[in-house]
Amino acid sequence: MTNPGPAHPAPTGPTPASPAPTRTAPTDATPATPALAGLPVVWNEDCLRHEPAGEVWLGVWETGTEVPERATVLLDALTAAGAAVTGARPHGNDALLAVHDADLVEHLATVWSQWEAGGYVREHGRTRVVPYVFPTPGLLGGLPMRSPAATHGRAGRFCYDTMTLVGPGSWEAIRVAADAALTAAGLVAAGTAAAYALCRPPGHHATRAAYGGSCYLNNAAVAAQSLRRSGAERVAVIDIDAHHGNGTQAIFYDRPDVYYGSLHVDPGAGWFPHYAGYADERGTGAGAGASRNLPLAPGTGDDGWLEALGVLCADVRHRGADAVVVSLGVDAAAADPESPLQVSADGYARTGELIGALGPVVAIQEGGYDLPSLGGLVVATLGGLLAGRT
Ligand code: SP5
Ligand code: ZN
Repeated sequence: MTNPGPAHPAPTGPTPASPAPTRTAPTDATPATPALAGLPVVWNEDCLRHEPAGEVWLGVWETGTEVPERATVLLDALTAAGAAVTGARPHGNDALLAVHDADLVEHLATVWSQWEAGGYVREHGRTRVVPYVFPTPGLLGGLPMRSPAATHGRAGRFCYDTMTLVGPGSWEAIRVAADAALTAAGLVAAGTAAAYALCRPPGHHATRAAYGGSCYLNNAAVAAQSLRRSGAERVAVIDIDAHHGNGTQAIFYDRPDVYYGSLHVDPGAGWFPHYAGYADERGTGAGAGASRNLPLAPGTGDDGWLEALGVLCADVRHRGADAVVVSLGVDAAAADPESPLQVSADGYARTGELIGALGPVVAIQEGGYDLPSLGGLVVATLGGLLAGRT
């Protein structure tokens, strides 16, 4: 059977017989001023090089949801909405080391080449780095941490789950995602009212010394700390990803200068990250009161979501913030496969407005996995954010 060709062949050239379209009468609903006109979107295409190729969940290798197509879908939607795409500027490691242990950064930068050189791919068919032994406090029992001789032993030292795989281009993507966050923070530090970093992989589950939850380096924490270094006395992180940002919370848990507030599906109802994100986690030492978690029951929609967001916004107003970092996951959306929350596109637009009204905002992409709706949800949030700024 021959290929019938496309049902609607593309035009091959000008067709002089048909009249020129009338340019003064728009044929679609494109607004005169695009929703995201002037919003800097910071991006580097190396973010596409991270291909985890799945996640090992409950012992079985499954199709993952944190796929490169997330970024291309977002880039297309943001461009169509009139955002100004700008390149991520390279930054030195010092900005990473301000929130991460050097050992973690070194491990992420080198583990893939060690895995390959160790023959795990060629000889054993292990196409990604997947850890199998984790040095939990229960294992160590007070013994000193060691660096295991075997790469497969070392693989669990800096990783706390089996879902967060490392492959050939992972480090390049991880590194430029952090650069994107730093570039967006730099724009806001220089006076831009709002900037968005299209980070992939996401970051808010990465702690000072460990990666997990599809996150490797904590882009939002890197951005928040960079704002502090640029002169912001007080920074507020508002995390609207559907999951608790345990990494960001942990990094700032004992600090009064960086507030962390999060809306997320209740870990106590059985949801990732299971071990953090409970309402009684309020910070420690000098950071007492500077962390706030509002766990939401599965099924929570716009009303419950926006009411909880109001509590976080009141915190930020009360404490004061010279700049806001928003961990912008949209996986609380009704259609998202990774959470049972039911936030609508209108709910995200309102979310953006409320956050935008707090001050200059650096938005960092976190989760959001429903490819058909992902772009519209982020555009709605950022549109609200711009509306709230003015
Ligand atoms: C940044 C972010 O949103 N990370 C979320 C990581 C949470 N992943 C939890 C995965 C739980 C199992 N996934 C279900 C797949 C079913 N096929
Ligand atoms: Zn999430």
